Amino acid sequence: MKLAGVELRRIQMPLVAPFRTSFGTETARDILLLRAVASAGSSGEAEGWGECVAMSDPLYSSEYVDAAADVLRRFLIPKVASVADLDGAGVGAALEPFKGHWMAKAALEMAVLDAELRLAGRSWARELGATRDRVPCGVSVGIMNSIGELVDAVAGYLEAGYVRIKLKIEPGWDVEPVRAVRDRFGDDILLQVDANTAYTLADARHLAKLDDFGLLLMEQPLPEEDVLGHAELAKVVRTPVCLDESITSARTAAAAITLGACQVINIKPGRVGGYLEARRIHDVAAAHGIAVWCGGMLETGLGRAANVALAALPGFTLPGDTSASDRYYRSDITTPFQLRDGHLDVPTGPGLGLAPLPDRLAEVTTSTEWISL
Ligand code: NPQ
Ligand code: MG
Repeated sequence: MKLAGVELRRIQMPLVAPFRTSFGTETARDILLLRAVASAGSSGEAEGWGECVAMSDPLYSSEYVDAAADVLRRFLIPKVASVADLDGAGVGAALEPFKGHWMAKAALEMAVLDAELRLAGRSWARELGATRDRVPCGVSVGIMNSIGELVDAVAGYLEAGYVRIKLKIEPGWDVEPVRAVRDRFGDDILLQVDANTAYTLADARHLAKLDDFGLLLMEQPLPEEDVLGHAELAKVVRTPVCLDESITSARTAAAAITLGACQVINIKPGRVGGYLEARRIHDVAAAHGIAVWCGGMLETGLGRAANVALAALPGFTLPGDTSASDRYYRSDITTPFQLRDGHLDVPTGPGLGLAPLPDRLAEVTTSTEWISL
């Protein structure tokens, strides 16, 4: 394949309810989509979709959506356009010289890989090595104004069928919310917490108070760079430590595992430069006996389709944040993903297996830019 052009499209998606984490409150998602058009000689033309998971502000990690658009148009797209015999696997290799910008790189790889797979008639799941046709789903529950509100929200998600609850925590909102959820729903529900880097190693004794509640894991309590701190913390707390923000590649995953900094890894393809690196992390973790699960970044149906396929790989032994579309959006840009018995079906069609619905896409689009190559 050769890239003929890439469309950068910005969409604005209102959330069904504000989503509060230790780094801030989101009420809408400002998303960058890529539509790659590739020509494949006698095989014809192919179109592929990519979704960039960067937020509008650099609060989760250093990336933000305007920077992603800039680095894509200035460096990443021209570089990939210069590759003569392009396929999905060639994107990561071509972009290797450019440092960082994992979310921007991931979006471009996703679009090129989708074009390749659609042309070849192969599904995302098959390409990655999925072994299941549906995946059990968890849900991430934001920080609320009161314990009562939190318990009501969790009740609703359990009612909907979610098989695992993740509570967002921060200093001042940790032990009591977890206690309240255990008191109300019992010890049998799968429960875990996510701090999004809100603590320091000095909080180790405090975080150990969560040990009484039989949590599956505590996710990213310490700063992104503090891998060693997580290794120290893991000696103090009995709850398994899970890394999210700290894991940016298969190499950093191997290092964190070797240091004893994590017993579990949250894999987000956007955070690590794409679905192919995500699979390599899955492989590294499996080789070390480390459990992984698929994270979420409030994706539209496009990113959700790819995540659900990834989560169907054999090493994804814990339910992920692969929630149904209506967890975040009243109306998705694709046919929505709906929970059936706590699971989402893995798409089977070529590439991502679905594409944006033109009318829905038009309704949420705030700008488009065509880059002709
Ligand atoms: C996490 N996701 O695991 C992230 C954090 C997160 C589902 O908890 C806009 C865009 C808002 C991305 C809020 C979940 C977000 C976001 C939270 C990502 O750490
Ligand atoms: Mg997280």
